[in-house]
Amino acid sequence: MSAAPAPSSDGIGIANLPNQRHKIVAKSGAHFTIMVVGESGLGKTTLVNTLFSTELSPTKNYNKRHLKQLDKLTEVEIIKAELEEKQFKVKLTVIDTPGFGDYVNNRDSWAPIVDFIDDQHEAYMRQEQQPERKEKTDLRVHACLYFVRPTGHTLKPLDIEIMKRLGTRVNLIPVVAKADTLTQNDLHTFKQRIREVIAAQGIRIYQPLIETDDEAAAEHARMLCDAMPFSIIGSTEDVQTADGRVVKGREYLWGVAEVENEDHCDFKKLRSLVIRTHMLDLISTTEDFHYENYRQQQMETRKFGEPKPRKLDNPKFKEEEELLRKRFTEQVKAEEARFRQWEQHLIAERDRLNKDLELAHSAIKALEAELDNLQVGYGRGSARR
Ligand SMILES: Nc1nc2c(ncn2[C@@H]2O[C@H](COP(=O)(O)OP(=O)(O)OP(=O)(O)O)[C@@H](O)[C@H]2O)c(=O)[nH]1
Ligand SMILES: [Mg+2]
Repeated sequence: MSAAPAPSSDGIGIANLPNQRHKIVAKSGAHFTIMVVGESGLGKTTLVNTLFSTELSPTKNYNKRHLKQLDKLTEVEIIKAELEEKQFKVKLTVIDTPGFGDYVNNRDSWAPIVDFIDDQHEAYMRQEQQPERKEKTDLRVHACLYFVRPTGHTLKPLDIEIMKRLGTRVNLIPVVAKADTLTQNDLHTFKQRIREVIAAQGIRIYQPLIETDDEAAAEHARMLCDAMPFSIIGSTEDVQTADGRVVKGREYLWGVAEVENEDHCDFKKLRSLVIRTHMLDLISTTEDFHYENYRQQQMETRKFGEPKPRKLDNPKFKEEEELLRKRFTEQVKAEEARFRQWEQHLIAERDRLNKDLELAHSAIKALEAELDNLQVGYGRGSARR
């Protein structure tokens, strides 16, 4: 066992960003909420613990509380910790969601997660509408890590569906789980494919802010952008590498998969993004974009102070309605096409029958003519005229 890792020199992001928001945040302390989502067994809980054990080492001033919030459906686990560095305080909340199954059409297992996010926006909005604005409970999710199973193939339809819904509500950060189970080559291809599907499906993912006035920071942000989806190895175990270092990692016959080794996975990049360089950006984009989006959608459909609307007026159901409508239109189009084909087939058939009929008619006419001829011939022969 090793000693706790040394605190990193660059520290948490709040202390590093000299801007207006920094002042506001420094005064009141920041709330930062991160959520992990994905199929079960992908290492969500392990990653949360890894983040805590590498970042929130006992050398830092923090306290960690486990608060098990039992939301009947979601059973999310809420872990709270307070980071303090210099005079800056960050109230960190991690929402660990139970994994959903990996079969298609299990909407019921992940819908509560989407609902949870909406409910936090709703709760915050209601508090804002109160005449007395005391300190609000704020569990709006600033970063949502979506875990992708390391199949090496591509995103599954279920991933796509969930990611689409999450992306319109929160800062969505896709991660490839258990990166140690893929070779570097396969990992590279897998990440590339995921990026392609994300683009092709129009899934909105978090784009790290690239600051224009600081070239080094901009460079770092670009590097983070390019690395998405981040590959992750989670472990709170201290293991010894072949060259004698003691690191957080996973031990294999072939060696050690190291959590904080950039050649092995992107854990450090992810940690840097959420805890250090982009925490404030995640907070402000949530506030200015996602929350504002929710608020405006709600304002359009209900009056000030009115309770949450009926299901059908809710934006979340609007999305569904939209989807249904689209599916309906598609089906109608398909039916129409089928009908047109059938109609054409009918016309062709009618033409064919008409031709047959014509042929039959002319055959009859020919026969009649022949008959006439015969009769004429017969008349002459019998000389009755
Ligand atoms: N190979 C490998 N295994 C991992 C990694 N992270 C976690 N695991 C293992 O995967 C198993 C499941 O990990 P959890 O962290 O419980 O997964 P989870 O996503 O929280 O699962 P649910 O809570 O059931 O949804 C455990 O045996 C972990 O040790 C990883 O990066 N690589
Ligand atoms: Mg778990």
